[in-house]
Amino acid sequence: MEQQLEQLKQEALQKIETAASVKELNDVRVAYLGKKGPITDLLKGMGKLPAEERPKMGALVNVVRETVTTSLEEKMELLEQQAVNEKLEKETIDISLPGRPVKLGNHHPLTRVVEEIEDFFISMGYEVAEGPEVEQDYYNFEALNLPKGHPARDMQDSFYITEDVLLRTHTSPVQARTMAAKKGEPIKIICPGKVYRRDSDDATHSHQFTQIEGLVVGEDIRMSDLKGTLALFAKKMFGEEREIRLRPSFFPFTEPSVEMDISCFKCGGSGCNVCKKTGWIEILGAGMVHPNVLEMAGYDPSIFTGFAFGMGPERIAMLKYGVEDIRHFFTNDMRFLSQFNRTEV
Ligand code: FA5
Repeated sequence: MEQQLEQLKQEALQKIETAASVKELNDVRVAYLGKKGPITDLLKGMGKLPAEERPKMGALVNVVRETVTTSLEEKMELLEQQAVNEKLEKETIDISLPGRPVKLGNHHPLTRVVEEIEDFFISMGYEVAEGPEVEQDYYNFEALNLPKGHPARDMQDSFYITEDVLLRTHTSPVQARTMAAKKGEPIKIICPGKVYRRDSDDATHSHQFTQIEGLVVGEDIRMSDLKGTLALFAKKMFGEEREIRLRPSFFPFTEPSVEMDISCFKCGGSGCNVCKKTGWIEILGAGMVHPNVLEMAGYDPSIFTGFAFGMGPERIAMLKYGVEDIRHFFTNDMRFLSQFNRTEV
């Protein structure tokens, strides 16, 4: 029996030695130490031995079982370590590989122009005000001296939602709202935002576009303040040498009303394709706030005066960057948009 035990031990150690995987090793464990394995069988058969031999044989079987168990555990540790090493080897990350380039976005050219205009007016002490795009007829027209049925409403073809609610046709309703909210206090604001008109889309018109409104209300605000502000603005946006001229115009909410032109930044005034050979380019509408508008908003026109202006940043961006079709701003063609990278402005 001693011999049989020694042979079993040698066999088991041999198989442990040659086991090449965790699975193979487990098979060896089950084969030798499992419930139906030979070592268990031997232990079970101890009862048949003469009583004086049992302690000696029991001790021997236990030594063999412990030797095999220890050897199994050691080999298991080794195989597991090998498996981890192999996995690490396979999954090595080559940190020297260059990364995939990330496409960097730019600000939309229109956003840049709007921000540039905002920065100028903020530097002059203006605050930025906002108002709703879905607007009441009252603020879009009536509070701006355009009662229902006024023929000048036709100047801005509108998208009506109900009889009294529409998509705002200009940013001027923010003037009316701000004046109503400030209740007689001085005002100095600009209002950028989207506006909507039933205009047919073409190279210079869009049914949705951006406007920036300006409004200054206080005591002793004059036309010369408007002119000085706009002259500075023109120089900031289009270059120090720019001249401006004011032409008489008509807006129901300003009196007098003007259109502002700047001297052509391409030809300097001699005439070219940008200024259509006139030497001047139309930039915005403006005027002194109509006394009716002040009064409707609760300002006493005998004390308060004000000026207002409104411009279309798309048209300004077109001039500034030589864009010949306004629709380029809305079609999101990357070939167009990627031309405006950060360093260009
Ligand atoms: C107005 O909307 C007045 N509210 C501006 C104003 C404010 C005048 C305060 C006096 C005092 P007008 O309709 O001209 O004005 O539009 C202003 C600017 O919006 C135009 O100069 C033009 O640059 C731009 N614009 C007008 N219609 C379109 C359009 N369909 N597509 C793109 N830009 C447009």
